[in-house]
Amino acid sequence: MPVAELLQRHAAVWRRAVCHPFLDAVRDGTLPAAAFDTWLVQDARFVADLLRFQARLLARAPRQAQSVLAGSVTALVEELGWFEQQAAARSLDLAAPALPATAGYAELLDRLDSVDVPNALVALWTIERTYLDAWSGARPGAPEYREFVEHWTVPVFAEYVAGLEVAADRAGPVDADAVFLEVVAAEIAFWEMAVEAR
Ligand code: MP5
Repeated sequence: MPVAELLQRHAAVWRRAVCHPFLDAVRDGTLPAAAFDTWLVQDARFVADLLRFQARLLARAPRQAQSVLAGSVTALVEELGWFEQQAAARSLDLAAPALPATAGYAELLDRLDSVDVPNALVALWTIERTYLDAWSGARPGAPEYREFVEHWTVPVFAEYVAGLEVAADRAGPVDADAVFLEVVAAEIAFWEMAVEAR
């Protein structure tokens, strides 16, 4: 089964991950800056956790997936620099403690180390596809948030997500529904955290 079919099979829950009120508020400018800043600091922590997961996945990846994963490990290192710049510009403390949704997502990423590689690739594709679709839905974004909307909707990001889909499909995952649903639930919890921080 091509991994893209998971989006149709679980359409209702998928929609909750990519059409969240947080994103509506980013689009229409009603999101308070403090809630956005809380989310930004937590997302920086998530990206640091994701980098560790991705580096470990690269170490056990099949030959065909090495190139896309190696490229994205480098991109994540650069992304952490981008978060540091954003945090400095907004006077945010990136060392703030992880909120429960962030800590829960970090635990999920750790658990994914013991999932077989094809399913771990599905998990990574789901993580990134969620962001691409979610931020695409928030386009163009209120002026104060536009830079962030653009960050996760640039063509090179869409190409990366497409590359992950090819890698996941070629790995031939079996029974990927569980891992897909776990990631989608973690993504929904992450948006909820941001809205609750209002
Ligand atoms: C991503 C992210 C996308 N930054 N945060 C969450 C909660 N999910 C997915 O990851 P990347 O590597 O920043 O594109």
